[in-house]
Formats: sequence, structure tokens, C-alpha cells
Amino acid sequence: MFNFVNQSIVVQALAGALALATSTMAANATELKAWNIHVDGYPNTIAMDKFAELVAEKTNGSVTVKNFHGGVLGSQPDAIEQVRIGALGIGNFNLGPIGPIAPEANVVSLPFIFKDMEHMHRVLDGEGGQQISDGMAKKGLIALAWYDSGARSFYNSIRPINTPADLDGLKVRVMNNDLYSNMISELGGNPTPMAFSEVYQSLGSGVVDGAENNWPSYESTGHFEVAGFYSLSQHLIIPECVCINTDVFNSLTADEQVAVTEAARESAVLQRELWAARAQASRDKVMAAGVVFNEIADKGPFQAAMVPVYEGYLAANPDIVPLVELIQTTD
Ligand code: GTR
Repeated sequence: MFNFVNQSIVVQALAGALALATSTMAANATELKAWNIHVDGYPNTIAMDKFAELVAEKTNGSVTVKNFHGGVLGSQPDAIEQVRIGALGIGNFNLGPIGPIAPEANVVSLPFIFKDMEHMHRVLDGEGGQQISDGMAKKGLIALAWYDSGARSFYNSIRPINTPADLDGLKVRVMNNDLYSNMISELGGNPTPMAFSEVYQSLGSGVVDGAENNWPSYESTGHFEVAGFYSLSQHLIIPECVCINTDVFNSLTADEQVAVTEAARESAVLQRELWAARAQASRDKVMAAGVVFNEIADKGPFQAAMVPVYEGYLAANPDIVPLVELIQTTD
């Protein structure tokens, strides 16, 4: 009896101490709100959930990530600003809309700069990736890890694209970045910068005739239902980041910084695996739905039309010339 009472006192004391520790932890815990544009089941969404799980695990709950999927916290350009000013902690961003803020990051938005996904990976994993991250960090965004986003191709509701002449007069939605507007103009189309969330309705109502994206986004958004010609131009291979606000990152302890970085990198391994599978599945799904697909036999004329786009960008950003050359000379 005596023992039992003693034990129960010990158990109560332990429970009390634990509760105190938990509440202390909760009081000091850093919760990071994270923005993601994609819907449930999309590779990025699954990977961001994994990221949140790993952060909690690796920091024993001293840092937590609260994901907001489906773009519910606003458009991508707005969310990038929110992370830069620290109103949001984290975002899974495409580097496209980061380009206008960080010229180094804009190199990935030069059409046809990457030969293929593997080339893009080699650049990101080397000196080029370092320069891009450094440029972004100067603007308040630390890239913890890189996610895949495949290659973007043109699609529209009017006709297949085989030559630049086929884009003549077409109204094409682009992400917010002058490089994309210039790209469409040089190909003879009419660029329309617009938020991702508005594209489906705009395609359906004819506000725009077409857009450009990878297979998974073409499928997950339902754009294939309203723009049934997909032409494999693969003009842009744009990586994505898991980006954290620089001040927030610097406010974490050294151990937490390591944990958060590792969690992002591990989530990226998962994202890249899921991406490859989803790209194929999305392609199969839209083809089965009756999308008219074509390869482009000669991409030469599209590439040749990009010369003024490069010239304009490099003239405005002469410091970036060596980085562009580094990418072009990376095997
Ligand atoms: C997707 C990308 C999104 C967003 C979207 C768009 O491929 O993952 O972050 O950039 O394209 O076209 O706006």
C-alpha cells in the first residue's frame, strides 16, 4: 500500500513534469506557415506533408510546419512576397515568379536553357545552383531544397503547334515574368500574365486561347478539358524550391537549421520520385480523355526566335552573363 502510494506520487510527479515540458515546448515552438499551390494528391503536396512530418520529428516538435495547400493563401507572386517579408514562413515556389525578384534565379526562365531534366539537375547540384541560391538569399529567400517540375509545353484550344507561325495571334497565358511575355511575343502570340487559379475559367471562356505547363499541372487543373491540343515544345524546364524566409531561418538554433534543411532535402527525394510517376500517369490520363498530342519535329525555329529574349535579359543584367555561360557549358 505504502509502495503503491509512493509510486503513484512518483507517476503523478512525472506526469506533471512532462506536461510542463510539453507546454514549455509548445510555448517556445516555432510554427511555420507554408504555402503550396497544388491540390491533394499532387507530388508537391504529398512531399510538403512529408516535409512537415520530418520537421516535427527531427526537431522533437520545437519547429512545426503548417501546410496550406491549394493556393488558399493567395497567388504565387503574392505568396513569394509574404515569405520575403516573413508574414509566411515557407513556400514551395516555382522559380519562374521568383525570377523578377532575383536575377540569378531568372536564368532558369530563359527558354531552352536546359537540355533536359538531367542537365537541370546537374546545374542545380553544382556551382550554378549555389549562385542561384545565393541570389535568392540576398532577396530574403533561402532555398532549402529543389523540387522537380518537368518540362513545360504549349497547349491551346485552337490548333496543334508545330512551328512558331502556329502561335500567331494566339492569346497565351503566362506566369508573371517578362521573360515569358517576351517569349510569347517573339513567337507571334499575345502574352497574358495571369494567376494559375484563373487559367481554367479563362481558357473555357476564351479570354485566353492557350497556356503552357507540364503534364501533371495540365491534368490536375483540368486545363486539358478546355484546351485539348498539347504540343511538346518543352521550352522551359523550371525547378521549384522549398524556400524559407531568411530571418526566420537565422532565428532557428543550429540544430533546428540542420533538421529543417535535412527534412526539406528528404522531402525532395520523395517529390522527385513521385514526380516521375505522376508525369507519366497524367500524360496517360489526358491522352485517354482525347487530348490531341503532337511532338514538334524541329524546335530550331522556336529556339532561334529566342535570341532577342536572351539579348534583352543579358543587356539588362550583365552580371548574369557568366552564370548563363556556366549553364550553357555544363554537360
Ligand atoms: C506549375 C507550378 C506552379 C505554378 C504553375 C503556373 O507547374 O508547379 O507552382 O507556377 O505551374 O503555371 O502558375
